[in-house]
Amino acid sequence: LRRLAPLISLIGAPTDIGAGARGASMGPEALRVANLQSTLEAHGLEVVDRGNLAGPRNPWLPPTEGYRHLAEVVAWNTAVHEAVHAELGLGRLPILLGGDHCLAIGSISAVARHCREAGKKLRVLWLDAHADFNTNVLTPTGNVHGMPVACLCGRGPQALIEIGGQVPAINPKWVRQIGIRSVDAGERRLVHEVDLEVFDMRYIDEMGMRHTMELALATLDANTHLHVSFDVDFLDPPIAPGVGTTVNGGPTYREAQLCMEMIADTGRLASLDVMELNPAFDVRNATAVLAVDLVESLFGKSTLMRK
Ligand code: Z70
Ligand code: MN
Ligand code: MN
Ligand code: MN
Repeated sequence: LRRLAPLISLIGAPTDIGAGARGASMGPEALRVANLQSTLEAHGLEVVDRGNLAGPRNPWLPPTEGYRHLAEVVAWNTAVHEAVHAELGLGRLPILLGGDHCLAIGSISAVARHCREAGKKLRVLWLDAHADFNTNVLTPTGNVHGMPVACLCGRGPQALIEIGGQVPAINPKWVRQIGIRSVDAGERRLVHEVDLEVFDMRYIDEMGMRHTMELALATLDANTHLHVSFDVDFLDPPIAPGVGTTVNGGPTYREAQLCMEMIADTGRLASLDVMELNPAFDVRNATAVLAVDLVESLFGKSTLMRK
C-alpha cells in the first residue's frame, strides 16, 4: 500500500560555528544550487523552502574551557530546535540544510521532544566518518561539531543539553552509527562506556552494507520516528571532496546508495539533517550534487523505479 507522500520543509542553517574549517556556512545555498527542491518535487513530493535561519557570526576564537564559541553554538542550536519542532508540529518532514554538525543538537532534541509529545519511539541513524562523541575534557580541538551525540546523550554543557527541555534528550540505545572511521582516544572510551551501537568501516567491509543496514534498521515498528543525520564526510573522499574534514576509506557510491535505499524502504523516515557540506572545498559543486542524489534515494527514487 502506498503511503501518503510526506510534506517536506527545507530549513537552511548557514553557519560553521562548531566546525574546524570555515565554509559549511555556504552549505544550504550549495544544496539549493544542486536543485534539492525540484529534484524532490519531480518525485511528486510537496516541498516548501523556509529559507535560512539567522544567528551570530563566527568569531573564530580559540577554545574556552574546552569549547569554541559555546554561546554562539547555543544560539544557533536554539534557532534550529524551534524551527524543526515547529515543522514537526505541522505534520511536516523537516530537512535541515547544514551548516556544521553541531546543529544536530538542536535538530535531534526537537525530534525527541516531538516524539515525547506524540508518543512515538525514536531511532537515530548517524551517518558519519566521526562518532561526534567528544566532551570538553576529551576533545582535541574544542570544536562542538565533534560533540553533538554526547550532548544529546546528556554529556555536555548545561546550556546545550537542556535545549529540548528534557536531559538527556535521547537514550544512546536509540542511536545507530554507520561509516565511522575516525574516533579520538578519549572519545572511544566514552563510546564504549555508554555502549553506543557503532557499525564502523571495518564492520561494513566484513559484513557488507546490506547486512549492516538490516541490523541498523531492525526493530523499527509502525510507531517509530526515524531520523537520519547525514554528515557528508560519511562518504569516501574521492566522490565527496566538499567537506572540511575528509577521512579516507568511506562508503563508495554504490554502498551509500544502498544505505539510503534501505532506509527509504522502511517508510519510516520522518526527519533529516544534511550536514558539513563545505563548498569551499568542493569541485564544481559535485559533492552537493551527490548529496542531493543520495537524498533523492532516501525518499524512494529506486522504489519508484522498481514499482
Ligand atoms: C574530531 C574533533 C569532526 C566532523 C570533524 C573531529 C570531529 N573528532 N566532525 N568533522 N564532521 O575535533 O572532535
Ligand atoms: Mn559529524
Ligand atoms: Mn564527520
Ligand atoms: Mn539517487
